[in-house]
Amino acid sequence: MQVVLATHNPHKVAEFGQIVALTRPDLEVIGYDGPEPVEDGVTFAENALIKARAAAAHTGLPAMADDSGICVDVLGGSPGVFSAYWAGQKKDAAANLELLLDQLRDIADPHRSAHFTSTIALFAPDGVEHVVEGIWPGRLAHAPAGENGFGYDPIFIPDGQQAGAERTAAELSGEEKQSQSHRARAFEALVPLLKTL
Ligand code: ITT
Repeated sequence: MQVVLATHNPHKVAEFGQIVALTRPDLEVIGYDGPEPVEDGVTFAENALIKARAAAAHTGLPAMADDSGICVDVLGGSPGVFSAYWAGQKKDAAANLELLLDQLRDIADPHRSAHFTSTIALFAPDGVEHVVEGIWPGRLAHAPAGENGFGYDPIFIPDGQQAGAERTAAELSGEEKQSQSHRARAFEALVPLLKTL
């Protein structure tokens, strides 16, 4: 079965490739280079649906889209849906990450708890829409570490690691991240729904 992946983010394309290969190697995921819709939703679900609908309309194929971001507890869930543009109009991952660390510098929060959210929308050609979500809990580091992944990975320490040997998401291998990330968890929830196409 063919499904269009409605994203212009090459990191998401690579991650989905690895996740799908692990769980649904029979699925043919096709890239999308059509027009990028305006993401003016106020929730991850709204934005994921906007992207999936646009790609389905453009290609006539089933389409899935991921809208994702990092949510910091002490900031009331921000940056959230604004993660890609946290430091301004330009998508600048380094500036976003620095701004977030700056904002936490003067806040007394020993836990620094945060989570990544991935919301995936699936738009089937018959108009049926599904939305699933995956969460990756963790906390924020005080300084970036690691070269892998993208976005906020260098400052995100996933939960569940051995004390004293904790790594940021950017210090995990691709296989390690793709076996536990928010995106992998959302995709896991999507797999049974793909059978309905
Ligand atoms: P598309 O809309 O084309 O899919 P995008 O990068 O603009 O690409 P989003 O609007 O969903 O996607 O923004 C997601 C942002 O959240 C992304 O730019 C990162 O800053 C952050 N983010 C999401 N998932 C992440 C991950 O796995 N690791 C690190 N940062 C992540």
